[in-house]
Amino acid sequence: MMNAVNPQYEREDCLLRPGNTNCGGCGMSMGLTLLGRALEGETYSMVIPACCGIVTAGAYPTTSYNVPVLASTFASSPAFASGVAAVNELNQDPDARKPRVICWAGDGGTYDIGIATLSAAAERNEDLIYFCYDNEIYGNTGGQRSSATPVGARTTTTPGGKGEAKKEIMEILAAHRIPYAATLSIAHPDDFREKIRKALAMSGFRFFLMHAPCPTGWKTEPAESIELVRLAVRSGIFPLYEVYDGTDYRISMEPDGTDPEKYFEKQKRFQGQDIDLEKVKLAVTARTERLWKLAGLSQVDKAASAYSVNKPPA
Ligand SMILES: Cc1ncc(C[n+]2csc(CCOP(=O)(O)OP(=O)(O)O)c2C)c(N)n1
Ligand code: SF4
Ligand SMILES: [Mg+2]
Repeated sequence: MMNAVNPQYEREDCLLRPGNTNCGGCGMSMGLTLLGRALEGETYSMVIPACCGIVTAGAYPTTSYNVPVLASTFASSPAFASGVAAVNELNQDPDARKPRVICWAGDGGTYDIGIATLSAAAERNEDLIYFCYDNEIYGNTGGQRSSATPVGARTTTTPGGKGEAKKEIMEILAAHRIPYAATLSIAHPDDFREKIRKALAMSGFRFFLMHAPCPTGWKTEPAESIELVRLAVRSGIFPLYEVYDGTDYRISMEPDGTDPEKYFEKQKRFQGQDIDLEKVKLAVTARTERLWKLAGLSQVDKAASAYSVNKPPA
């Protein structure tokens, strides 16, 4: 496609070009930047369904993406990407580096409408790297609730706050026994990069879930996006962990006891609601303990662990 940007932005690791129309403080944009850096030196194309991420591309013949992008229907990106991976395989030059296929989809496309094609591609163990940037709403169409929206959050279709809990998509993917699944936070770029590099060294279906603050939908200050997702990790609201082969759980960072209230009070989507914070805290604790059990670690191990967001391992 035609390139209408200043050549100084044509860095090899630049995936998202400046001048795109994404909102200020968009977590998805920051995720694309980190992804581009982690994929430096790789040859890859992206498959993106209907979502903010495909609007990001902009109007033909210009594009805000620095790699080839294929737009799919809302529900079909994993199926579409499976086809692209198969064609790549057929065209593979044995002496050349293998081209990667990246699916980049929102929570609506992942947790809801795309879940059938996602499950099918995971079950076939297609050679794909699938990213869900989870902004916890249908952002592109005005901020409707999805099954990733957390309980209590106001959206355009839940004006009184959502009544249901967020779906545990990581557990659904783990049940497919795919080689690798991991959660990512844009507030932890080193962990982000390390996980992507690990995934690149594997083949088969690899799944990433990235917490993506959306100032427009969350009614938050754009400048606070990183701080918000950092609070989500520290409080245990968005745990960072990996799952190998669907069964081998490894905790990347341990919550440090930060009160979840600090996360809620910065977001107008949680204001005006009767959010039962005690209930939220209990749910966070229960999930943290479940993750520790799945990771095969007892409370004794946990107490002995020096691995926390405040205190990284030596
Ligand atoms: C079958 C179908 N239904 C509805 C739409 C309209 N639509 C386009 S994007 C979108 C929301 C996407 O939400 P999500 O996947 O979470 O991505 P985000 O917009 O939040 O980035 C919807 C409902 C569509 N394109 N196709
Ligand atoms: S609506 Fe949200 S996800 Fe979409 S571009 Fe704006 S901040 Fe990003
Ligand atoms: Mg979304």
